[in-house]
Amino acid sequence: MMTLHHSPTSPYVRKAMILLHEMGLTDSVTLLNAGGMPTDPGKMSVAANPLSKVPALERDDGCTLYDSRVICRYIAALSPKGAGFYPDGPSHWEALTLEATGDGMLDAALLIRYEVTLREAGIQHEGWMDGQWQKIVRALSALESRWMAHLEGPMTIGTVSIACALGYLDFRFADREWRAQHPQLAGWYARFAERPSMQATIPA
Ligand SMILES: N[C@@H](CCC(=O)N[C@@H](CS)C(=O)NCC(=O)O)C(=O)O
Repeated sequence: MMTLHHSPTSPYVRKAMILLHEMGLTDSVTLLNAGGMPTDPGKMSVAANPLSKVPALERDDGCTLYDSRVICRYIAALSPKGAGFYPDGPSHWEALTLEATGDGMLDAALLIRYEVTLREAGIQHEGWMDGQWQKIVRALSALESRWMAHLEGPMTIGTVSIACALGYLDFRFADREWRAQHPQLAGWYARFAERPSMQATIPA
């Protein structure tokens, strides 16, 4: 039995959980509640992941994998269903770039979140937070204008990552109303979010 260092609110953990659901492998993993913060590893085992971040996946042989990109690739390799998540041909690089886009949106969103939650109001860096938000705005615009064909195609690690990023915007930044300027993306996400793997992993 593998152990996944897990947090129910982490969008990176959600990527790994979606892969487990899609592969039918949820019974192969024990979830260990392990969230921490950059200022304090908290319950996260620094022996398992010296970067003290979730997700981390302890394999049966004791070896621990991190981060979400590595873990997702590993989970996909455990099942014949996984190959489609890393397609052959030109769409391979599209899928990986789309994954990097979703992960980058999350990195920017997390940096804003940490600034707001870990630094007192008077010393928060507004310009720096705005710069992070602009990365998300530009990514949303690129998705709407250039990536809809890939998103509307078969599920890949790229579509999973984007779905986790949009889900995180809904969870932590709902007041910024990302749907308003991105109707095609909103339509795609509404359909994608109906998948059982998405429904089973809603952050709470
Ligand atoms: N690039 C990593 C990012 C993981 C990450 O930042 N996880 C957050 C939770 S959402 C975390 O553990 N943060 C604690 C920290 O930064 O110390 C991945 O894809 O797994």
